[in-house]
Amino acid sequence: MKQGYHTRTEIFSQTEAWTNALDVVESHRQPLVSLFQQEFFQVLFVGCGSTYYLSLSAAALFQDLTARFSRATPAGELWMNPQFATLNGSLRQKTLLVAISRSGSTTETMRAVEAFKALEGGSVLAITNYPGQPLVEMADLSLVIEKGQELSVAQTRSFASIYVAITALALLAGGRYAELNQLRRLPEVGEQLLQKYDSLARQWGEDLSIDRIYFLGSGIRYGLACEANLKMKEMSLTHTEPFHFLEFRHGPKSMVTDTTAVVGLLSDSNRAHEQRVLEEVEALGAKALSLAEANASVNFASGLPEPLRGVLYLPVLQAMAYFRALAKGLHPDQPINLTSVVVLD
Ligand code: F1P
Repeated sequence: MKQGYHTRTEIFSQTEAWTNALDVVESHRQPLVSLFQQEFFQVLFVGCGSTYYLSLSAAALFQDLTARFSRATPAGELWMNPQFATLNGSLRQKTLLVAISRSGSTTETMRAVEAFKALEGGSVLAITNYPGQPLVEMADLSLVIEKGQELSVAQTRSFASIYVAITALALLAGGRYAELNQLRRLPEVGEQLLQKYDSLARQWGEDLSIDRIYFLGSGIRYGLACEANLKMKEMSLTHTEPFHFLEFRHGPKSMVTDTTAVVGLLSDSNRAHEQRVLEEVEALGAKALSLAEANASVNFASGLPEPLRGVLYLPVLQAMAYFRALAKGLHPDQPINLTSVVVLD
């Protein structure tokens, strides 16, 4: 089997999993509406690695679209330091815990849910790609997106499928039903992106003159920048780091050389500020790649409102990491030192 076969298949077939995600949310609309009608003091998203980064973006999106206090923490932190997420060790007010896990069996995530339930903190919503795993058994309500299952260690279509589900959830919880229907355009737009920018992703991935890559994103895009950073690390063993856009000037900028690439996940609302950072790093000799709805290196041209477009930043960056891994003679299906599920005894 060709090197990286599973990773390539999973990246380039992912829009089927996006559609599955939308179908799963739709089929659970009633119990989800009832859940969101409950008065929660906060919505807490937890996950590990990729799914923690997903939680970061999900919390920003949820707060933006529902005006409910939302935040994210690594599952391991909720397990080891529950005081981070609770007030004086007991959840004074109800919390909705959203536990995100591709496998549904990562030990830290299970322990975090157990710790939360021991505090009688509220309700647990699980979002996963595998049925019948411990997480589904522990949750009050589970969304299982089976088309997001994958054989590769590094998450690609699994991550994107859960991200689409969360975008739909946030719109549902926020009562934004017209925009919820617009999400049905995402798979078609994603398919166009994968076809149109396959060669750009390969070109950037095969540029081995680049020896470090910084991913910049703000708001809902920071968690996505973290995930793109992790993909590039896991698949291609490249030194990468994510930053909020304006933070890059406060020190990390000192690392920019002519062998540096800076990838900007541009927003609409703060485009001018973000673009200036990219212009500054280019003036220092770095190569800059921008992704946005329009006027960028990668243009989504979706016609969708900004909060609906988060998933569109992922496919080209996943493909770039895949091509860089192959160019370095690595095995993206099975990154060294990693397993697809972290199980602690
Ligand atoms: C999460 C995880 C990530 C890691 C890699 C494999 O597992 O272990 O921590 O970055 O992507 O998946 P899960 O709880 O989402 O199954």
